[in-house]
Amino acid sequence: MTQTNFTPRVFSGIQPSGGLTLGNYLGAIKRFVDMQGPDFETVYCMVDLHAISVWQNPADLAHNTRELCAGFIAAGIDPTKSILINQSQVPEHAQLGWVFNCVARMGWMQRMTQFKDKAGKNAQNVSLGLFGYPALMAADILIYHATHVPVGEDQKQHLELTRDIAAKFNHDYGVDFFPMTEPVIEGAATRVMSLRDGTKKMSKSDPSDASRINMTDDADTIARKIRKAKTDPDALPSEAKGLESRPESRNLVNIYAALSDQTVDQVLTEVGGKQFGEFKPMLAELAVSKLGPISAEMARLMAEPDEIDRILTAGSLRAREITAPILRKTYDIVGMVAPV
Ligand code: AQP
Repeated sequence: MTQTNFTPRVFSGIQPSGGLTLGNYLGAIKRFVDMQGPDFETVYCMVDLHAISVWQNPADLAHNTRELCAGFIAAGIDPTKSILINQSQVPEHAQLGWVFNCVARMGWMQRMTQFKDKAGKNAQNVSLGLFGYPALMAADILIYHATHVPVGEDQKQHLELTRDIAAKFNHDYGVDFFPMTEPVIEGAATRVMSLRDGTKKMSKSDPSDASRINMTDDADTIARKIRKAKTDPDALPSEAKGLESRPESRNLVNIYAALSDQTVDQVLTEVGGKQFGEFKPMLAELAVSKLGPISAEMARLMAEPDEIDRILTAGSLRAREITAPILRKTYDIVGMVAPV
């Protein structure tokens, strides 16, 4: 089956499990904005059901959901062009999620590296929801028949699972109903790393605030975190190959490239030979100039939470025009009786 059978449609989501990080911005939101336009219908989601797979304080979850919505809009997602929703308000996500729990195989789920990373040695004590997360994620995507999903590198395996679930459903029921969704993993910063450890992903739930740049950090905080970011004593190389065994240095150059919409080689043409004492202030200035207006707009929007709620309500109504018929047809294929 090819994508041509389906309306070109983009879906992606972010968990309101903390404040937004530079990793979420460069790996996901900036790309979401790029894909908004005439080529695709775009649906962007605050995945609150995923967030509670790890305990969330209810007041924090509500705050983080609205702040994430503010972050989407402040970064350039236009609610008149894209559908903006929080996952719990479009119940077809969870309903299709159950069907997919019955399609996905235990062996597939046990191979998911994100579960292994997040559960660590505590695998017997984490929630069943954390284990089942990728099946619900497949439902988030396929309840829209989404053809493209912009994500960071860490989500690649979950996107492969989404395709496996779609293929098994289509095969088991003898239909061509769910598309083979394409992951869109592009740009210079598909995996932004921790500022303290270049081998670890920058993450909103990392206990160390110094490991990440939050979208709500002020200019001084951003500059301080970049100044203290771990690096090595060597000067910057003049081509990308010279960063291969230097994860922290590579990370800072990747961030610079993504923020300035350049390739890594273009950046190194400009900064090759410089020491970090000179490069870090350049990066801090660039980060502040790009993130400052977004965080100011987020603060303005957060002062009007009713307006955010209105946008989410309107989004869920538009979303359900797509999801309700797809769920109805899924139930029909599966054999669920629906008396009229
Ligand atoms: N460091 C990153 N670099 C590039 N992309 C990233 N993304 C997250 N971190 C990076 C992308 O952001 C999107 C939403 O991710 P998420 O918040 O739903 O879940 P996550 O990947 O688990 O992100 P966090 O920050 O690490 O959250 P916590 O700490 O709650 O687990 C995805 O497209 C992801 O690729």
